[in-house]
Amino acid sequence: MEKLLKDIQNRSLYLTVLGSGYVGLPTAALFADAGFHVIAIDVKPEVVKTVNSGASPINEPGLHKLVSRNVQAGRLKATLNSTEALTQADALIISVQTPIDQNKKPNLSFLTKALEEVGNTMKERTLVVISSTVPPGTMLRKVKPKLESLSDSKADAGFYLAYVPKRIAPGKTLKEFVESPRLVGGVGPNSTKIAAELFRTVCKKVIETDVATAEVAKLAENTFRDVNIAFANQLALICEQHGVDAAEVIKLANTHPRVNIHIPGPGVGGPCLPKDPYLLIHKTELGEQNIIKTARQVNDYMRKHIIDLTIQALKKAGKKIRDSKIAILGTAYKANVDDSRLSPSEPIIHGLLHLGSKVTVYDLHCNETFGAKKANSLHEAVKSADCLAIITDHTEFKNLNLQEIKALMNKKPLIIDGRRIVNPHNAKNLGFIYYGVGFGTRN
Ligand code: SAJ
Repeated sequence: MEKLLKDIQNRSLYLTVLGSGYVGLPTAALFADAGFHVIAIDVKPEVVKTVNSGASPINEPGLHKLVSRNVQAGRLKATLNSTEALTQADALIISVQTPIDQNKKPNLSFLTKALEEVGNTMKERTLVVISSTVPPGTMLRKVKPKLESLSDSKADAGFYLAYVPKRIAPGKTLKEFVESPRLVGGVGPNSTKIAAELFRTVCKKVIETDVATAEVAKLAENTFRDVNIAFANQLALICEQHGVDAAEVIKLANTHPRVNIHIPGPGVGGPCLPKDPYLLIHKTELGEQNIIKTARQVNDYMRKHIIDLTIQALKKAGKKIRDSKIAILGTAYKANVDDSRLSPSEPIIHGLLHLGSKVTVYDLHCNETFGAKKANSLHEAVKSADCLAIITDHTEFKNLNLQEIKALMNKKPLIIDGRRIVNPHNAKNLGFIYYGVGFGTRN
C-alpha cells in the first residue's frame, strides 16, 4: 500500500484504463497529463489507431489537444492488447458501458467481461477502480467476489478496489472531471485511501465514502434530474390544457428561493438519464408508488406529444401528416454536442416516417439522421417544408431568421417548438402556426 501511495505521489504509477469511449479516453488523457504513464484499452481498432496518431476520436472540447500533447510526450498510448496492458498496470480504471436491456434491466455483460480480463491478469496489490455506473450492491455482491475468486486474493489487502462514479456531461467533460467533487468509495479503508489519493492528482475535490453509499449517491443524482424534468414536462402538459405558458410559469415559480423546476422538452436522452433511474430501482419492491418509474414514463411520453402536436398543427393548416414534409432541427440528444445516444429525435423521426411524412433533418453538430434525409444547411432542410420541428436546442438554432425560413417553406408554415427557443409572438406575427411544448394559448 505504501508503495502505491508513493508511486502516486511520484507519478511513477502505471495506469491502465479499460474502455476508451466518452468517459474512458478523457480519463486516460487527464491522468496522463497529471504525469502518469497511461495505457488506454479499446476493442475498436480505429479508436486505438486515432489515439496513437495523437488525435481524439471523440469530439469533446479540449480533448484533441490533451490527447495530442500526451501521446507526443509518450505518457499516453492506446492498445487493443489488453493482456499486456493489464499485467503492467499498478492501477486500473474500468470505464465500460452498463446499458439496460429491452426489459429495462441492467446489462452488466461488458463489466463482467472486463472483470474477467482484469481478475485473470492483474498483478498483486493492484488498485482496481470501477467508474461505470452500476446498480446498488454491484460492487460488494458481484465485483468484489468475482475479482477475489479470479485473483485468489482478498480485496483491500491482496488488491484494492473502489467505486469512483463518473460525474461528467458530454460537452463539458474535461472541465467537470477536474472541477466536480468526486465521490470515492472503497471496499475497505485501504482501498478508499489509495483511490482518493490517485483521483486527487486530477480532481480538485475528492469526497471519501463507502462503496455502497457511493453507488446509490451516483444514481440518486441522475434520477433526481430525471424526476425534476418529468415534473417540468407534466407541468408543461397541464399548462397547455389551461391555456397558460409553462415557460412563464416556471420562470415565476423559480423566483421562489427553494424552487428550481427544470426545463420541459421533447423528452430526456443521452447515455445516462434514461437508464440510471432503472438501475436505481432494480431489485427493489416499490409497488404502485413508484415516482421514479412514473417520471421515466412521463419523459418518454413527450416524444409522442411532439408527434401529436405536429398532427394537430397540420390539421389546423388543413394538411395531413401523410406526405407532409417535416424539417427536424437536431438529432443530438442535447444542445451543442455531437452525441445522439438515446436522443428523443430517434423515436420522433421514426414515428413521423411511420405516419408517412417526408422527414429531413439538419444538425450541424451531429451526423446521425435516424433514417431521415440529411440536409446540409438550414435552408436545404426548410425548403418546401410544411413544418419545422425543433428537437435539439443547439445555440445556432436560437436565433433563427424566421422571415427567411417562412419565405422558403410551403404555404401555412408550422413551427413545433420542442425546446421553446422561438419567440411564439414573433412567429405568429410572421404568419406561422406555432405550437410549443408547454405553450398553452387561450385563443
Ligand atoms: N434535459 C431537459 N430539461 C432540462 C435538462 C435536461 O429536457 O432541464 C434533457 C437534455 O436535453 C437531454 C437530457 O435531459 O436530452 C440529459 O441531459 P443532461 O444535461 O441532464 O445530462 P447528461 O446526460 O448529459 O449528463 C448527466 C449529468 N447529470 C446531472 O446533471 C445530475 C452529468 O452531470 C453526469 O455526469 C452524467 O449524466 C453522467 O455521466 O452520469
